[in-house]
Amino acid sequence: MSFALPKIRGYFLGVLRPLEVGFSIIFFSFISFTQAQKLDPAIKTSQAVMDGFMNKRFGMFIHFGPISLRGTEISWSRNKDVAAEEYDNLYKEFNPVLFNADAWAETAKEAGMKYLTITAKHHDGFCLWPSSVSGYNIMNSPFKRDIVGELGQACRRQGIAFCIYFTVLDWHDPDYPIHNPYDSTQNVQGDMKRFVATMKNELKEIITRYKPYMLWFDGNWEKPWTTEYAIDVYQYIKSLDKDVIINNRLGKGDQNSLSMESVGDYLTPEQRIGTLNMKDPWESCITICNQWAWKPNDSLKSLRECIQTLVKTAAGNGNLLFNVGPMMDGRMEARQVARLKEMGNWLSNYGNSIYGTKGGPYTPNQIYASTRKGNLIYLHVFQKTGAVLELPSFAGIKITKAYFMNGKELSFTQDSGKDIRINLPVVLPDMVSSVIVLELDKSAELIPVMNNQN
Ligand code: H79
Repeated sequence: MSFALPKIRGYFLGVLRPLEVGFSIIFFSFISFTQAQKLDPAIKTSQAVMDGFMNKRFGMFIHFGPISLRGTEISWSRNKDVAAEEYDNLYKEFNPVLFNADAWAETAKEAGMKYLTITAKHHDGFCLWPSSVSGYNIMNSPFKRDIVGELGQACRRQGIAFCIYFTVLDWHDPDYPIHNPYDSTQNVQGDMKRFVATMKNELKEIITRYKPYMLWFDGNWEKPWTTEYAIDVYQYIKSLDKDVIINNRLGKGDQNSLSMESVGDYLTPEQRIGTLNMKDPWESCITICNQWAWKPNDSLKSLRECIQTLVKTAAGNGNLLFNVGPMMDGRMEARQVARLKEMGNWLSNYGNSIYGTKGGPYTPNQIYASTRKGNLIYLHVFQKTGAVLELPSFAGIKITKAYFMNGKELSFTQDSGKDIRINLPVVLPDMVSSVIVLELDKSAELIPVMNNQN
């Protein structure tokens, strides 16, 4: 027996130990894996910061880069309308000498926009700031000026929150495994770990130099990007600035949803008005013409469409990031600037019905949409379908007065829990969206959302 014991011990040491070690490796890697899958809720952008962002309601998106020399779409025309070799050399001629950061920021201000987001780096990889991480940047163009920095300062002078677009893919960087969106074969020479390290260094430059209010990520759908990278980058950004707002495209998955697992603070429906959502913050990005980057003679949206897009966005409880693509000489197109000023004029009359409001209680439809604040409902009427505007009523809350914003009082009836009937004049006072204010005897925010499709 005394002889057998060490043998048994040896058996245990020789066989069970490695098993035990193996189990603990599996166990601990499981723990760190599950931890890595979740973002610490404590570092998420605070509710107060998000409320401040959502109160702004209207921002300017700017897509700009060397591709404005061709007038085709930014990044997506590489390997399509423009050969990659030609596209990648456009920066050598990129010289937007009429770029004036104050003019851009003033245009945003005059449009009634409260924030501005510039494509510091789109999928083509070109950096609009003098990066010491990537040589493919504005300092190696003939222009040699820090477009991002100048614009950031101009926005601060105008009281506009300055935000930065940055994509998580880069078809130009050899470390990134995909170089052509139309052929997603992954290059074995790619090195995502090194690519993400580079990305973090670029983000550090951006955050410490330009102090962006919000970072607008994109490009999350390509295969090399993973949730682990997204969580790592979110944590890294928050370690540099805990208040910077981050859109949901840093994480993988659907741009139109926000789950507990999402990496990012708000939803980003693209080229469509988001659906009414009283719970999750959201921002629609929509172009003033069709293309994101400048295109000669692109079709410009009518004032009516522009205003109604903004109204329906606010009425759905979301923000509108409205995109302009400046021309190769650095100016914004005069007709687009004129349209933006028209929006600003409308907002100078009706801004109280947009900024700082909540969406609902009515679901936006073709005829009307609503926003609310305190004991007021702002009813936006797009078209007249008869002498009387009928709306579903709400229980337990009375309308005490109805009037056109900045205008005449209106007669109405309210059947308890059934219909509201507002008598309209022969002609509505505003061609694009007339605003009727309904004063209530209680807070409008108590009213549940109504499904009033026509
Ligand atoms: O920066 C703008 C777009 O370039 C970017 N997001 C906004 C803010 C964006 N990246 N990807 N997408 C939008 C989705 C791409 C869709 C399309 Fe296509 C690109 C449609 C046509 C070109 C993919 C490639 C589908 C067809 C070809």
